[in-house]
Amino acid sequence: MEKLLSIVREFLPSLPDAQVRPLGNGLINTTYVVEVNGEPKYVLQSINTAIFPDVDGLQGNIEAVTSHLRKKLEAAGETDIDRKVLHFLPLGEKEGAKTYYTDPADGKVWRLMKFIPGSVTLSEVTPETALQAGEAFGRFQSDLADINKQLVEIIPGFHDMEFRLRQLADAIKADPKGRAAGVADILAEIDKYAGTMTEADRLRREGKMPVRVCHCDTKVNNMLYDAATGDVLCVIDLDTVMPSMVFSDYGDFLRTAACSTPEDEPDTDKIAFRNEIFEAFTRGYLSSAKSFLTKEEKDWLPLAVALFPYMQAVRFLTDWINGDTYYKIAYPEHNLVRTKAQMRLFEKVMEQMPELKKFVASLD
Ligand code: GN1
Ligand code: MG
Repeated sequence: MEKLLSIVREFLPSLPDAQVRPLGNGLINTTYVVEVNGEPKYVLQSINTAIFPDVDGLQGNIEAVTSHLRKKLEAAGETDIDRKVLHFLPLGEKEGAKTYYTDPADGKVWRLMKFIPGSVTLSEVTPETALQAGEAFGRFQSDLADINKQLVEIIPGFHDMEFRLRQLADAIKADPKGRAAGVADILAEIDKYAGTMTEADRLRREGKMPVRVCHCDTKVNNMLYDAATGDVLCVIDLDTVMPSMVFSDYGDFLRTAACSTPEDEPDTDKIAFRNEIFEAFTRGYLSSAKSFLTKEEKDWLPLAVALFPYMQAVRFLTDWINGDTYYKIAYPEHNLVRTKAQMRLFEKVMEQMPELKKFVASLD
């Protein structure tokens, strides 16, 4: 606690007494809220440098994105800017200083951002909030379409399905815990759909599918809503903002938002795909993204709804076979349970694919 406070003071030397408490449930970084006089004021985060070794590149991307969004909000005459875009603090309260601190004692890397007051994340969305989220993510992509800085591909191949399947094949080959044989049935299922699920990667290589700045982690809890009005405030967790195919943000949101359970539901019979959320989110997304979407991008949206649970299953299963080295786990079989839940969601989406395609095609 004292230690965490001393890190906060690297950013804010004049900060009065404060309390630091754990916040959120990310699978990669560790997050705390800093309270002053009982009021949440800042968010302190330790960056997982095993996953983000290029911290300069990471914070460079984030600063480019937040300042670009800030300028757009200013130009639009927005008055509540500090609640609509993240704000990272420079070291020592000095403008232009680095926005991260490396602790010489243990090499851990930290950053501090302003807490957004009066905001909530949703554990369950309704058609209304899904519509707003769709508009907001479409706007996020269109606002970033004219960013003039070339963003670093902070995790190379992040949403590249061919690459994720190669990582799974490597894990099976190494099989350090002898877990591959026990998941043969899941591997066979994954194999069956590999051709369809890597189609977009082929289109991209052939130059038929554009690459744009995307958020790349549009889980439902990475969107803040105004606690009082219910409106979308701000897109958070900008670590993975990088060039990708647009449907990343569309498909990954529905993976969590249109699923009737959390992503690690152990009872797969409870897992259903919520069609009303899919329809509302799609309407919202297309309303703000149609200005820039190409025909190929729009046509691929329904398959992206299946791609993201499939990709997440492949990633969780790879981590299971590798011996749980990537994602934080809460119990030993967690990655296997997550894999099975994502595969079930994938199957549910595939069952409805003709209807999903029909619905997307019906909107212009
Ligand atoms: C990770 O840590 P968090 O929850 O922001 C992961 C995402 C996955 C997600 C699955 C850098 O995100 O890609 O979709 O877990 N982020 C990284 O819950 O790998
Ligand atoms: Mg994340």
